[in-house]
Amino acid sequence: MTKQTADSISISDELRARIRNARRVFVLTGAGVSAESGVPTFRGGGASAVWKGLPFEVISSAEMVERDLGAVWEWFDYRLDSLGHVEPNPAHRTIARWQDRFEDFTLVTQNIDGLHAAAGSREVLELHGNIRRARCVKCEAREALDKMNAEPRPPVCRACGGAMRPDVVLFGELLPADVFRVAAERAAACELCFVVGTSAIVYPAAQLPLVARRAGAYLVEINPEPTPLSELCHETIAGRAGEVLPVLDA
Ligand code: BV8
Ligand code: ZN
Repeated sequence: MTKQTADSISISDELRARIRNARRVFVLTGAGVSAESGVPTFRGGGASAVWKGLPFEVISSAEMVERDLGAVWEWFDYRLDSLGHVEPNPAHRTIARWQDRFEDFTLVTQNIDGLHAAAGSREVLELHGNIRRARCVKCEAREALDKMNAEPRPPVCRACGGAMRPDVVLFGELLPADVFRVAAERAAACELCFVVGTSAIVYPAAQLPLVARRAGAYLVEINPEPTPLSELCHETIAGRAGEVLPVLDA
């Protein structure tokens, strides 16, 4: 295990060699990869951790969709508004470059902000959905939200007239089965796994690095803080994603 200090990001020779020779690379990201774009993280405290007195695990829960879909829309419209001006940062851009640098590359994100795609990442496996899409509670039809900004909340499904909800996986809801299955298969097949900017406490997403490690992958965590995953990693690089990833890519 090599510990790096935040200001002197030096990469171990072992990791440099593994990056040089890697073919199958897997990256899992969390809110920390968007922090340098100005998007608040969930557990770093700050504005997003509580909404009108409700902890975000409550307002972002399946039960809330049943109880008060209007409040869920208020919460997600607020978060979408706060995303209005944000841009991908060097972390997103480095990860987007890696899809062409490595022969077999998989990006899985827990983020719903769409910044990986905005940076040029293709085939992003979005475990928790995407805040820029709505989904009909009745027929599951999906619609880009930018076409419904002015519509009253909850928006009405054009296909069946049902109410629409954010196309985001809330607490207590199942992840999209096909997306999670592919993510788990790729984690089990990779030889180098980076876990970037996640507190690694939300399941089942947090299981994926364990699947990679168990399958023999070299596990690297990039996070200014230690997490429950840290002691299972071969290397932890204590630094910000927007600074560390470009150094790794050099
Ligand atoms: C399910 C969308 C099953 C909504 C999200 C008790 C024990 C164990 C599990 C559970 C439990 N009780 C409930 C559960 C299950 C629950 C869960 O895991 N809860 C946790 C909190 C304990 N999981 C679920 O409910 C999942 N579904 O289990 O269904 C089921 C079974 C049967 C029937 C029905 C269902 C669904 C989980 C998905 C929930 N939706 N998001 C929304 O966004 O509002 S999760 C939410 O947390 C976000 O998606 C976020 O991505 C995710 C994880 O957070 P992180 O991304 O890690 O962000 P965080 O702020 O926590 O950390 C940021 C990190 O970045 C920090 O470590 C920080 O140090 C670092 N950082 C900061 N700056 C930088 C940086 N790193 C790098 N560079 C920087 N500059
Ligand atoms: Zn519908």
